[in-house]
Amino acid sequence: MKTRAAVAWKAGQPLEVTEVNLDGPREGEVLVEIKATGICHTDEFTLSGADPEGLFPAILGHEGAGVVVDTGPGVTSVKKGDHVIPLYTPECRECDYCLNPKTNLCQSIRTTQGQGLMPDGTSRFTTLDGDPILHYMGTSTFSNYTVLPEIALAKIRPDAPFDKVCYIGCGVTTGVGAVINTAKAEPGCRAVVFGLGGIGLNVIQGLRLIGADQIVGVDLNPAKREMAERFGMTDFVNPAEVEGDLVPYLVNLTKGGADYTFDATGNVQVMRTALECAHKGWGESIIIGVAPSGAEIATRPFQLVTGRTWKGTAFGGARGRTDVPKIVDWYMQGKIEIDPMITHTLTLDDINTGFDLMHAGESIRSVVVY
Ligand code: NAD
Ligand code: AHE
Ligand code: ZN
Repeated sequence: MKTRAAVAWKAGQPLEVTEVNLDGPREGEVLVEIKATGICHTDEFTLSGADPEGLFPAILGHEGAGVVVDTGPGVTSVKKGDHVIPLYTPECRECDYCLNPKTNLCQSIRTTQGQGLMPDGTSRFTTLDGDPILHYMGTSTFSNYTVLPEIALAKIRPDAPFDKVCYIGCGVTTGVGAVINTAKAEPGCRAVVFGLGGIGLNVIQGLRLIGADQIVGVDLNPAKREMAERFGMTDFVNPAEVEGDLVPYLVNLTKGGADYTFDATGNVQVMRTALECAHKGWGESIIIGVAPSGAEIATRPFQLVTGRTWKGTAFGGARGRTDVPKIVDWYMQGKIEIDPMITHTLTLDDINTGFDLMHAGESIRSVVVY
């Protein structure tokens, strides 16, 4: 079939919205009509050329929601008409990783996914001239129709609005999950969140959900303050307005250091600050941000010797087929909020505006509705 998609031809160039060919689903695969997709900073990161795994030409996008249109042979867990959220972290429930309760990082298709290919080593997308176009994160939600492995689809309730719950495909789950699954933060804790964008705000609402006592938000952009307060931030810090070193300032503000700190910036200097303002003896710092190719983190080992822990999280430690439907339920029950964070709704033709808004710091989430 033919489908309209936003193609990333080269790093650093705007996407081109055009028709492409899409082959039907093969064994274990599913054709999905994407109804809506968010634009995450990670899409921008890959498009910029900073991603060591970035390959071109490709169809980016990993924060979608849609409807099953067709299934390939052997597919049993979803059927035509089911509402689904694509999963860039699949859940096969069979690999060593899925069988180990310590991780959510299913590895059953990770190699081909990183190469922009389906598990059989081929792409379903081609140009109208027949040249291959790569998949991205196994999801390629910047295409109106896309093909995914069955294990990369979470079946969700049919009454959930696509233009809101698409955000659960990455940002919401990553932020809330970092608090609940990775930090396992307790009621009454003190926390510092660096970066009050589409991920950091969800960390903040995760902290509010579990009953944190103090939620400090740190961002260079003062315009992010209002929304963060709406989601539960108790103190705002703009590093540009702090005289001297940020670490002692934050340690003082949190009465000795935070129980949990989260980086949602992708900046390795910020990651160091986040570790070092965690409480001596027990503070944990969780890296969420994705850093550019070649960037490295550093600290004095003494920071760890004296009881701080450095951790990371992908997709908030969530097992997608199991956890994503529950997070959709939380949204539908009003337990978590999404709507105010979706600051812009765009058509596919205007998808590059979503990247411009992100660069200008004017959006939290832009969502493309097909
Ligand atoms: P975003 O652009 O919406 O937000 C980033 C925020 O960080 C902005 O508000 C910006 O002003 C702030 N910021 C930038 N530099 C800063 C600094 N030095 N100090 C303080 N604040 C600073 O991006 P997002 O969509 O929220 O994504 C945040 C990061 O999380 C990105 O690196 C993204 O790639 C990553 N991410 C990781 C996962 C995962 O599974 N680990 C999932 C989604 C996104
Ligand atoms: N490919 C990059 C890293 C990109 C990355 O860390 N991706 C996160 C999800 S970000 C979603 O917005 C992730 O899930 N990582 C685990 C994985 O297996 O990719 C690089 O640096 O090579
Ligand atoms: Zn993302």
